[in-house]
Formats: sequence, structure tokens, C-alpha cells
Amino acid sequence: MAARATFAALALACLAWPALAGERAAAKVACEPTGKALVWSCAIAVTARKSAEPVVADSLSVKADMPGMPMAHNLPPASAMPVDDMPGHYKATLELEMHGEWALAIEVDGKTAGAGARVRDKVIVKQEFGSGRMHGGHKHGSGHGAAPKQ
Ligand SMILES: [Cu+2]
Repeated sequence: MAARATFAALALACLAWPALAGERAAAKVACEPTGKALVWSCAIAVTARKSAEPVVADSLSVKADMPGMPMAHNLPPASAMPVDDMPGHYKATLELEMHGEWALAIEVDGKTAGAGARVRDKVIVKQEFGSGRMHGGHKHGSGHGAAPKQ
């Protein structure tokens, strides 16, 4: 049977790089398990920090990595697709390699829905995926069990 997938969470952006240009972005992410093990369907809402306007993105990608396991994973970024008739809302499918805490680097380039201000930023959202048991059942590398919590 597929690994139990019990966690659907809402996380606020907790960290971001300095804005590359224009307004900074904020992102909310809510992921749900799909029928496939380790595949998640994520709803992403992106707003401009100052104006709180939705951001209409020309491009939006999500790169997942595990903060507790540097260098262990190297997933390609997933492209997010806009949700029809919901400006600022996107869907992305993430194929992860294990349960545990992942940091989603959301890179967005777009404009605010109303004023059309440029928003180009990278936002990190941390999210727990799976059963909550950190690194349960993972198979690669050594020393992960001793990895310090961040
Ligand atoms: Cu890992």
C-alpha cells in the first residue's frame, strides 16, 4: 500500500530572498496527496506584499528541497499552471522523494492584477509532507538521522 499521506497544510512564506526587481511576493501553499505515493497536488496563491494584490505570473516555478538534507535531493523545478478565473492562484504537481520537511522555493515573475506592478521574487515556503516522521523509510546517504533541525 502507498505510504500514508495525511498532511495537508497551509504555510505562510517565512523567508525570502531580497527582491530581484519590483515588489516582493508572498505565497501561501496548500498541498494534498494524490493517489500516487509521494506525488502531491499543491495550490499556490501569490500576492504582492505591499499591495496585497494577486500576482499574475508570466512564469512560476516550484523547486523542492529538503533543508535537513543538503545535497541529498536535486529535483527539477515544477512549473505551476494558473487556475482559470482565479488571478494569483496556481496549481503545481510535486513529485517528492520522501516524506519529511521540504522547502519549496517559489520563483515568480509577473505583475499585480490591478496596478500592473512588476513582481519578480523568490519565496521559500517550508512544508511538512507525509506522515510527519522525519526521514522515515528513506534510503539514501548516511547521517540523516543526526541532521540538525533548522
Ligand atoms: Cu531526504
